[in-house]
Amino acid sequence: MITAYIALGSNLDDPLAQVRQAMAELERLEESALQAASSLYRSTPMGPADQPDYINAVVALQTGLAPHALLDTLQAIEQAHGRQRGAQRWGPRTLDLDVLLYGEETINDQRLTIPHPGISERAFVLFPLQEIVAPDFIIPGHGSLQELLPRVAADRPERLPDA
Ligand code: PH2
Ligand code: MG
Ligand code: MG
Repeated sequence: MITAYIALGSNLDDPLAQVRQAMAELERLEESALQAASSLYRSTPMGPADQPDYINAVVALQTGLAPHALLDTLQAIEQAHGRQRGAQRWGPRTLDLDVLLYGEETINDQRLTIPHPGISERAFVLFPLQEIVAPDFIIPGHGSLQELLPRVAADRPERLPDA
């Protein structure tokens, strides 16, 4: 089993419900166990500004699924949430599930880049991640979370109270 970190995001069709529902689905994922889940956060959109705020979260998943099998499974969940593919880059979406990290592995192919290319610059990823990892957590190739967080502090997302 490997620990994979998954980012969740939504800004369409009741984003809070989309993310909560997706977390419940990740809890039931085959060959996997949900290890930890961050709080939910509200964040301003990266990319086109004329779109609603996002709800974001990060989870740690213990999984026996290989990286591409995990990706297939996550994309099936996105589809079930009415995700429209091929829409505008960084545009609004009902549900986005991104593999941030897969153990210590580095992957670069047509379908997957791991660590996720945006991980080290995105406040809406780093702040939730901070909640569920050790203080000395290292993102392979990017350095420690403690080093990365201050650089995105200006974009700090709003942590929502537990439901
Ligand atoms: N996801 C995007 C584009 N912009 N902005 C925020 N705040 N949160 C996201 O998850 C997000 C985004 C495309 O995946
Ligand atoms: Mg994304
Ligand atoms: Mg995505």
